[in-house]
Amino acid sequence: MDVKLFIEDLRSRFPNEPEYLQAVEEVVNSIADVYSQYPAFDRVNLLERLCIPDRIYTFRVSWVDDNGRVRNNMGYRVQHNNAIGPYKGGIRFHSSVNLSILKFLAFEQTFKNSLTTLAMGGAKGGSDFSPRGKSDMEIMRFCQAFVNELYRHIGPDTDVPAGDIGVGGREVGYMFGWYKKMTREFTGTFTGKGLDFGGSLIRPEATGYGNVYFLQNMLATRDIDVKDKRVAISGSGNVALYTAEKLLSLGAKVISFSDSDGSIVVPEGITQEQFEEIFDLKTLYRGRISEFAEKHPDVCKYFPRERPWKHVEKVDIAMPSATQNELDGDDARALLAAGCFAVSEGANMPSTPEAIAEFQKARILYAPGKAANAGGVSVSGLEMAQNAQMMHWTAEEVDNRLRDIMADIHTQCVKYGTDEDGYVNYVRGANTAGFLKVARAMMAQGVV
Ligand code: NDP
Ligand code: 2IT
Repeated sequence: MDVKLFIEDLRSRFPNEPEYLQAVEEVVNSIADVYSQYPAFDRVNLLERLCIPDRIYTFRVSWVDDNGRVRNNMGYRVQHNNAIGPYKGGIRFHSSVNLSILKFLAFEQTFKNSLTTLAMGGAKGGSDFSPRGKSDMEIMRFCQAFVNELYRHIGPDTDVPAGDIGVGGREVGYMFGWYKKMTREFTGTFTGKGLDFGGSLIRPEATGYGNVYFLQNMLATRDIDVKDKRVAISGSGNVALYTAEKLLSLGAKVISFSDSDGSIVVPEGITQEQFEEIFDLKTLYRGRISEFAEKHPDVCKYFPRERPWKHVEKVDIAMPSATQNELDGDDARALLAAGCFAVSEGANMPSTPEAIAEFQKARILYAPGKAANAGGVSVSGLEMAQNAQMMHWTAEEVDNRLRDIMADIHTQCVKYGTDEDGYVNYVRGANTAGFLKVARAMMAQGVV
């Protein structure tokens, strides 16, 4: 298989989808060798079938705002691959959402879900609707209009959506409510549901906690403890906040957060009390991170429209947890110069290819999102299992399973990603392990 020709062909067919092509190129480059070891794969053009989504639904979402104006957004669901289980993946509501972004996310999700060892295929959906500044009733009407189109295409054994950027417990609740009304069925078709109607304990925390567990597994390979380490985080949403919570409980220092307006850096590390203030600011009041800086100019610097990476002067670990391509080559060089020796991605594809190359050249610990942030979808899988059994597991049980899954993903990365000199290339490891399971299932199921 000629990787260059393969990518060029996809580029000419999908020329306006840079994020999708970026995600595919990374995976194809890193699995090319293992793909060639199995000539049977290429005889059935497996790679192309794995890279092009099974199907995509695109629809208009019309809803009425609080002023009685009719507004129109685009809605999408990309069902990428269901070789190993029902389609599974989050829904993103953000003004930047387009097909390229959802195709990259659904592609990545397929490999991530395979790594979890649970029976879940890959999907992603969303809308260019921006929840920012919308009232609760506007959010509800939008969610209902979105599901009015989507409900025909999803189901507990077909496709199970969940949250992502701009979609949390509130939005999942509204979507689930409308889905239930349209289908007249109470099923586990969404995950991230409220605890009173089938949600799993630890699902809100799972992505952030899981990323810290993955980080601990990586650090253990070099006999390093996370305690007292200085950790730069980006974002201040679901993933960033629960990453910080777990880090603080382990004695690490959290030195930054961001949102789409700018970043804060707290050189001494935030206290537990300050964390709780930020948590309430972002979750209860849906405020901006700049508001924390305004209240605490003595401990904190604010950098409007900037990402944190160039402003953390001394840093051990970076955990990008906002969005794709939020850490570029210059940011990576700045982090390395500031002493960074580990990067564990909470977001999906936050580091650009140039940044990843810098980290790997410097031989630091670098974990791609599809391994490090798989805790969220893992606990979604555990929520599906609990719903199917009509059971509710304790927080301890879910958390223990999450720890085991993250440790297992780490083991898979080491198995398939260890270089001759002992350096673990977590990108190759995650992509290869994720790929092989899906590929074997696709081979067994014929050309479908
Ligand atoms: P949230 O909506 O809760 O938070 C997103 C955070 O990132 C906010 O602080 C937001 O700022 C910021 N952000 C979003 N878009 C941009 C942008 N274009 N530029 C700068 N900042 C931005 O989402 P999550 O925490 O759930 O998701 C964060 C990342 O983690 C995403 O990449 C998501 O795909 C990934 N992820 C999420 C999982 C989950 O379970 N939720 C699971 C695995 C991965 P603002 O408030 O200003 O919009
Ligand atoms: O990117 C992701 O893994 C998620 N947004 C979570 C998906 C899920 O189905 O829980």
